Amino acid sequence: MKKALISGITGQDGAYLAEYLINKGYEVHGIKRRTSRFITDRVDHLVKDHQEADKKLILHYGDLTDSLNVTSILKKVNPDEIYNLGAMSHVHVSFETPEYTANTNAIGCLRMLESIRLLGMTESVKYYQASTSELYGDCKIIPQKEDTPFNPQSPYAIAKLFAFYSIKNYRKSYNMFASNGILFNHESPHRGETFVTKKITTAAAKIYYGIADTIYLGNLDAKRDWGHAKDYVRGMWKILQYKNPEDFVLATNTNFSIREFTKLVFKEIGVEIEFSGKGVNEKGIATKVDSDCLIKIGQEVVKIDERYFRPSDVNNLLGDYSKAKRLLGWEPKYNIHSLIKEMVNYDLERFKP
Ligand code: NAP
Ligand code: G4F
Repeated sequence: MKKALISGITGQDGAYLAEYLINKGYEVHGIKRRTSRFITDRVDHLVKDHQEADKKLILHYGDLTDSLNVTSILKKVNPDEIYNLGAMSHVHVSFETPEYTANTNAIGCLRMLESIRLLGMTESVKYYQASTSELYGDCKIIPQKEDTPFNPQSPYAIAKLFAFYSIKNYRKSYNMFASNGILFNHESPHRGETFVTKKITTAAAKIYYGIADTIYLGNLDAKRDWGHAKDYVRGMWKILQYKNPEDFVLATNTNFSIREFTKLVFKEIGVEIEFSGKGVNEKGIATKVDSDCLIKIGQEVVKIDERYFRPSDVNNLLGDYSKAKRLLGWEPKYNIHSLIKEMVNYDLERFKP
């Protein structure tokens, strides 16, 4: 039985990947941080009682900022495949915590790579690094693919750039099977609530039931290429099954602005909204209501709060996944409409009175 080790198992992608690998017959080990409350809700359905013998998911306390801990988990598990998904993954928060972000996202990856070397696992282990479309940053080339130049715009992206090149360097210097997945934004009902898609679907459900009146957002002009996390974890696995270690873009090759995404979400709950005004004075107003919801025509359902603007933002991400399609046979199954439908239905159910 193959063994996989996942850092970031309690996060959105870690949970979907764990389920995917268990269904493929893997024994999955995950690194979870010690927290004052249980935060394993995304993987609880996969964890059996400690006493059961045939456990498919085994969790280890750990942290990517602790070298000895990383080394000792690697030694204990001796995995065939490592998926390094652990990260301080919020771009805006990285401006508040740049040093911690660099320690986790950049040096955390280096710690893993050095541990593999120290333990003599260079030949036996395959390593996936969670790289990101944020690397392209302020990029004038549309769409972006594997050879598009990077221009990162945040402490998060700069830390991920260090990790990206560490993978390339260890691959070349030590002949390691180490690959980067350059993943464009991917979402799901289990997305963290401070990312914009989940923030919008959550708010729309609350506004639908009259639990809230308005959602406050920041930059509505930014465009993102949004896919579903389920499709992307399948791609991660395929990247490690490819005959050579290489870097791959996973994306949908479509993009939408935050404003367009918001309109689509409200349309899904039967409400049409129109935007008017500029900058911090822009508002999204309900103009047509076709459902039983408590939203009134003329209600200002979207307003701007400048706290959500970033010191510098990334304006236009659009991925070209043709290399992954050609070499891995990977394509996304979800589109923006099926993604939004699933997220909205989940949140409507969640807040149903
Ligand atoms: P997420 O939901 O925020 O999950 C991040 C995971 O990393 C959580 O399990 C978190 O643990 C863990 N973590 C944070 N700091 C850590 C540390 N110091 N040591 C060990 N673990 C730590 O993120 P995601 O959306 O699943 O993304 C997974 C990875 O893909 C991340 O590396 C992210 O940067 C990258 N990525 C994501 C996207 C996307 O659109 N989702 C796109 C490109 C790349 P806690 O639960 O304890 O916080
Ligand atoms: O949802 P976001 O916070 O995601 P962002 O910054 O694109 O980062 C995500 O995707 C990356 C891949 O490209 C990952 F590497 C990263 O780990 C993370 O998963 O913001 C998307 C856009 C930004 O332009 C932001 O300024 O939405 C804009 N936005 C507008 N109002 C907002 C808000 N973002 C957030 N989080 N909250 C708002 O109220």
